[in-house]
Amino acid sequence: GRLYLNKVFHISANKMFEMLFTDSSFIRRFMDVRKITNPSFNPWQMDASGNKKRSLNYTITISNPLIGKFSTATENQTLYKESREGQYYLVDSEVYTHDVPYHDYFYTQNRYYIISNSKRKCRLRVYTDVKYKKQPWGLIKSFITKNSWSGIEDYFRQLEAELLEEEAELNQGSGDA
Ligand code: YK8
Repeated sequence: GRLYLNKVFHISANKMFEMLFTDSSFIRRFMDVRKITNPSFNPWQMDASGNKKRSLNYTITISNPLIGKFSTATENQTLYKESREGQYYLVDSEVYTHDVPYHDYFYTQNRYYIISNSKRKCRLRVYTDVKYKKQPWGLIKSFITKNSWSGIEDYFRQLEAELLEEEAELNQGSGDA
């Protein structure tokens, strides 16, 4: 896996979880900025093992002549039962892009850690892996990997920027930011 984001924010762990993993105004705005459209969110639900799961559907905008303009995507998220409200959250997210070439060969796995640092601070860490369901021809595999890393890097760079903006807004005038 690759580490795409590793940063302390002046935002409580609780608030960070709510912003990223509920149907929040932050994530809706962020999706808007990224041209991720028609999102549908399903609520978190406990499964038999005690983990919580939810899925999201949306359409991503790609605008790469080689790949296409849009693709529908499904994101299956697991909130592990080891998570502790307000303290520590571990979320795995599998992203399937249904309409890109070779979509039946791969998916992306993102692992999010939100770790409370203090009452008002948390660390956000995101690891990403491109996973193969079946082995493509070498040239195709490097094509998939290359396109995935660059798209993912771009996404998390912008997520970090938007989180910094939100942090500034949240802490404005509180005096102890
Ligand atoms: C999530 C990884 C790969 C995919 C894309 C596939 C190209 C295939 C190229 C070949 C378009 C929001 C990405 C970037 C789409 C966006 C995905 C996002 C950013 C085979 C011709 C969507 C996080 C996420 C994870 C994986 C990203 C895809 O929250 O290059």
